[in-house]
Amino acid sequence: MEKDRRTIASRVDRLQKEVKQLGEHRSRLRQGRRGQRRLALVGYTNAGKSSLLNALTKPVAGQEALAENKLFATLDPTTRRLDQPNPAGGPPSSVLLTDTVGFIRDLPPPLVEAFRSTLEETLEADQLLIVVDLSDPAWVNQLITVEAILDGLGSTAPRRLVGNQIDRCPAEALEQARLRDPQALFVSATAGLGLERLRDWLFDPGGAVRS
Ligand SMILES: Nc1nc2c(ncn2[C@@H]2O[C@H](COP(=O)(O)OP(=O)(O)OP(=O)(O)O)[C@@H](O)[C@H]2O)c(=O)[nH]1
Ligand SMILES: [Mg+2]
Repeated sequence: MEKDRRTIASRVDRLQKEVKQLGEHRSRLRQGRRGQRRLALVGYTNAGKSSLLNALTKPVAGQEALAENKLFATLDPTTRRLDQPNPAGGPPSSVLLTDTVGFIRDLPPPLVEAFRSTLEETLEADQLLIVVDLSDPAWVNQLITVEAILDGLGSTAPRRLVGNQIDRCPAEALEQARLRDPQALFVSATAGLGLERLRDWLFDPGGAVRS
């Protein structure tokens, strides 16, 4: 038993070192991205965050963020740059969009700790897009869970509700979402609905796009 105990302790030790190194690596990556507007897609697992990132950034074949009908499909955050051509012919304006790990209700504290370096991306974003699956009858509770976890992490970045999966949601869900965030944006990542408007908003969150 003593031998087992020592083996486990050294494994935990090694994993903790790896998590720490990953955190440092990400922190260096973030340093390199300073000065660019950063947005993070956050939300309950299976809401469609990865699908939305893929739909917005049209990835090179083979480099799609993993989107699956499976809990925790995404374990590692992916960041992509999104460019908008400059009509005046100058350099394009760009924003950085990060796909994050999905949240779940009653996430055990040790798991929150394990995901912390992943969630740091969320904490450093200039703006959060909270993606909800409006076709899931539990979406309101999922949204409440997500908001509570963000609050628990001390996140202060402005939040905007993005109602996804409108291709298969009941009409009342749209109304309900609008009540929760009058500026909510509505999309379907897989059917390609509302993406233009979302894109415009990403580049000009305070500007012309209004609900
Ligand atoms: N019908 C429909 N299905 C969608 C839409 N967006 C995503 N899906 C599906 O929902 C499932 C989950 O999508 P993901 O993009 O993996 O969800 P996620 O939020 O990244 O999930 P995690 O990585 O687990 O947090 C996949 O089967 C998608 O094809 C949509 O707008 N309409
Ligand atoms: Mg995902």
